[in-house]
Amino acid sequence: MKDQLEALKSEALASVQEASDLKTLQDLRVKYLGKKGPITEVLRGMGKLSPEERPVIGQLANDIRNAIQAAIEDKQRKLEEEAIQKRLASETIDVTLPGRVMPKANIHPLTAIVEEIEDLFIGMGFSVEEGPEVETDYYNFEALNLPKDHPARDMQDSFYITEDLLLRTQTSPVQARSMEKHRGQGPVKIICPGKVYRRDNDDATHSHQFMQIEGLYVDKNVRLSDLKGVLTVFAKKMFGEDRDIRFRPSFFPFTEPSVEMDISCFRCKGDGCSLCKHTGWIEILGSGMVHPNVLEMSGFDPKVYTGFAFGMGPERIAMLKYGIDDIRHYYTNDRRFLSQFKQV
Ligand code: 2U9
Repeated sequence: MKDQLEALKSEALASVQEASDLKTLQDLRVKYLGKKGPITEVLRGMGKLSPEERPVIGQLANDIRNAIQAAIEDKQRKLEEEAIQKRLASETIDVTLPGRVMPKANIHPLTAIVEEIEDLFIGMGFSVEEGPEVETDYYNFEALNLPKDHPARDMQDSFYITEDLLLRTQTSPVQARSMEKHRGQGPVKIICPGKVYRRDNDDATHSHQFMQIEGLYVDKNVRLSDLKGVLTVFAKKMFGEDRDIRFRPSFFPFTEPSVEMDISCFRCKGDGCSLCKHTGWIEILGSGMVHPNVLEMSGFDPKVYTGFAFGMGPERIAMLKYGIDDIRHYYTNDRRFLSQFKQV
């Protein structure tokens, strides 16, 4: 019996030693120390032993059970520790590795130019106003002296939503709405930047959606000389103090008289080159004195109030300023284009 128990001990301790995972260890615990295990069996059969043998075998069986129990617990601790070490090794984060460089965004060149233009006019006392991109026929055309049969109202040129609603073709309805809000009392001194829409086939110089910045100054005694002064300051700040400026007669339904403003070509300094189409001049904006009909329709008495208005395309301004050759670059989100305008 003694030899049998010693052999059992060696076998159990060897198996525990070899166990390589917790599941095997649990199976060994059941096998050797469980209710149906060999040691329990020996202890149960103690009654059959002689009184001299009983305490000796009983003591031995208990010692062996404690030894196996201790070996299993020891092994369990080792396996658990190993598992933790393995997990730590696999989940180690190397905090000394350099981080991934996230591409940094920059302000879109069109937004930058619009903000630059806004700042120049804010510096001359204008405030910035915005309005809806879906407009009524009245504010987009009628209030701006564009009667029903005017060619600029042609369905070809506008995106109509219903017979009366369309995507605005200019930002002028913002000025018309603003004048209405002033209820015939000046001054109104605003610039209105925003998106406008026209039915057009996109190419290097045309886009069905583009931006406009229009301005309006209505008050008593506003004269053409005020228009010339404000727009000259703007052009010189925008394109350089050494630019020459000229105003040419033009026509717009909402202004009378109307003038377009040119600056001397900044590439050839007026000698003539491909940029200025060999004229020495580059057209920058359209402007004029607000038509009396427009003042009247928006609630201002044209005998008391006068005003000037102007409009420009920021895409074109930035194209000229930065030498951008295709308007579609603004809208196609090519980062090679956009990242050239990083602000520092
Ligand atoms: C009101 C009265 C008058 C706005 C004006 C222009 C001349 C003009 C174009 C330039 C290029 C628009 O971006 S563009 O296509 N604009 O030439 N705009 S005067 O006149 C107004 C506006 C509102 C109530």
